[in-house]
Formats: sequence, C-alpha cells, structure tokens
Amino acid sequence: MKIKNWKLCLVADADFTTAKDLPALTLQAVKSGASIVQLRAKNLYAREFLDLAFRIAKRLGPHNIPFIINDKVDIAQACKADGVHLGQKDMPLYQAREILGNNKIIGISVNTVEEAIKAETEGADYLGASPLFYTDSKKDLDPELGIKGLQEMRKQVKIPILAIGGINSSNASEVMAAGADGIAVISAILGADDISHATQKLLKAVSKLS
Ligand code: TZP
Ligand code: MG
Repeated sequence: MKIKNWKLCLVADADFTTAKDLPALTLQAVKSGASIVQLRAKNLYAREFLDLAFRIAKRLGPHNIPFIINDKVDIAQACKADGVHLGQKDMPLYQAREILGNNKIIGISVNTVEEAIKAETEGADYLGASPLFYTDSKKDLDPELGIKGLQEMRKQVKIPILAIGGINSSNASEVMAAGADGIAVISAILGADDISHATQKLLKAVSKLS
C-alpha cells in the first residue's frame, strides 16, 4: 500500500490507554478522519503485541487505512501490516527492507538533518521528525526540533515528513506550515474525552494552512 493521505497519524500507544479498548478507540479515530494508524507497544510481550496488532488490523480492514507497526519488523510481517516505523536504535533500514521488500512502507525517526538525509538516501519512505516539541508521552526524548528544526529538515529532504511530539490542535497548523506532510499524535487523540471530536479538530487544524 502507498500512503496517499499523510495528514493525521494516530499513534495507538498501548501504554497510554491500558484501561481502555485500544482497537475500539482506534476505529473511532479512523472513522473521524485519522488517515494512518501506527501501533506502538513498548511493554507488551511479542504475543500480546501481535494479538493486539491482529485485532486492530481486523477493525481497520474495511477502511483501507495504512497500518504501521512501531519498532518490530517481525510483528509487522506476521500481522501483514503495511509497514514498520523504526527508531535510530532499531533494526537498520536496509535489513528491514530486505525482510519486508519494496512494497512495504518503512518510516524512520530522525532528530537531525544528518539523520534525515541518511534515512532518505537509504530508501526510507517517510521520516518521523521527532520530537517536534516536548511531550510527556515518551521517555528519553531527544532535543526538541521546534519549528526551525523542522523547516531546516524540510529544505534538505524530499520524502514525506510526519512531525511528532507535543502536537495538538493549537499548534498543528503552524507545524504544517513549517513543511510537515502530516502530524502523528498520541495524547491529542487518546487523551481526549471525546475521541471523534478531538480527531476532527486536529484534522481541521492540519488542513488549514496558516
Ligand atoms: N516519538 C516522539 S515524541 C512521541 C513519540 C512516540 C510521543 C508523542 O506523543 P504526544 O502525546 O502526541 O506528544
Ligand atoms: Mg521506535
């Protein structure tokens, strides 16, 4: 699957919603306009991660939404996800590409222009510019890129950039204006009381170029 709509990626983080039904929340966000789903599960055993991935993939099936697995190439392959999102300490891109092939999407988290250029040169399909702003949703954060860092990165690479970290409906349009193709969020959707309303508000913000 090729990604056509980069605007709004829900990072469905299993740690963020331990008490809630993540597949149901994910579906609600997708029905309200989320255009990509990435499943993130830092603290699940492989079996639990895979089981959750299958449950989400099943819900997404009828919606034709790109489904990406965070970190784990084997889980992505096993649940026939559309791709994987890798950090700088995960499996190297060329090895993930060897396993998944050219038809799968591979995204790479980058914090510097150098990492961005390297990922593009090595054949990444998109970049996760991370973290754009400070956030409580991730431990061991790299330094904030900020709007200036994103603008600089945008000048140096051509592939799509998803900005992540501390993005909400108040700052999303500024992030898009700085050159992002889309935003990826955890708390701005999963932390909301009304998932549908929060998703629609974000979608409106990313669609409005300031
Ligand atoms: N990678 C960089 S920041 C981040 C990840 C997974 C967390 C984003 O969460 P939030 O709640 O949207 O700031
Ligand atoms: Mg990662």
